[in-house]
Amino acid sequence: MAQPDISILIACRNEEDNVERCIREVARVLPQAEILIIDGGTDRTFAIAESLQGGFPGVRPIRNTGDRGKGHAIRTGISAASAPIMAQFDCDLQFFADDLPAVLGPVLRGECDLTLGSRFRAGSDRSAYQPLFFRDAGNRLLSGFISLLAGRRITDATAGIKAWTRDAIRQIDFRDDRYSYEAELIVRAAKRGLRIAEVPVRYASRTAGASMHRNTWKVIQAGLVIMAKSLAARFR
Ligand SMILES: Nc1nc2c(ncn2[C@@H]2O[C@H](COP(=O)(O)OP(=O)(O)OP(=O)(O)O)[C@@H](O)[C@H]2O)c(=O)[nH]1
Ligand SMILES: [Mg+2]
Repeated sequence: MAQPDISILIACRNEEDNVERCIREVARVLPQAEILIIDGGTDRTFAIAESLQGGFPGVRPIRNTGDRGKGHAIRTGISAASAPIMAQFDCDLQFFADDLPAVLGPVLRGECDLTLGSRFRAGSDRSAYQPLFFRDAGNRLLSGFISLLAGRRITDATAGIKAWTRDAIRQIDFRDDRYSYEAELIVRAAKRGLRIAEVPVRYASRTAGASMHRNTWKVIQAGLVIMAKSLAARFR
């Protein structure tokens, strides 16, 4: 494959029921992109990605040995990516590959260094999503907190669809291995004066595989951990 312009980073933990559809969707929308499947699970995700390489030359399955969480997997993807521009995309198909061009657009045009997909901005479509009141309220609360730390309005800190330049992500240099990296990278980008844009995206409920956040108490705990780590990132 020729040097790609765009690398799509897809962190996976036990996504054997989603990975094929995810690869097909991303390759349909961005046929020239490099698609990194960064697998930290124990199921057939890696084998499925490998078996699709014949039909999709952009696919590169990577075993994230000693996987420590989504942040760790995305960092592994950043180190392995060949393109100057990257996007992260969740494998669970809650976000839509059709939104990747809109999220990548401002970065590709040089208008910003980091784009955040947002489920809570005018223009975002959540009609295929069964609202989970506490999850949504928590995400909004967290985004308000991150806005204070970033010194600018962020409507959705934790959407699984974001894009950045290689140079920006090198400067951001996020450290968290788990979910907190999503908020940490925004706080660090703002601290470094990088240009951040938000783009409304569609959002749907998971239809296959299992969310890593099934228990309400664990979700509250995760929110508190993200807040504490983002606060630390602001002052580190
Ligand atoms: N490598 C790796 N990937 C992970 C890990 N946890 C989650 N992922 C992947 O990150 C993406 C988002 O994970 P989800 O479980 O959907 O988390 P979420 O979207 O915050 O939670 P829900 O909204 O409940 O779906 C999916 O592609 C997961 O497979 C992990 O520990 N390691
Ligand atoms: Mg999800």
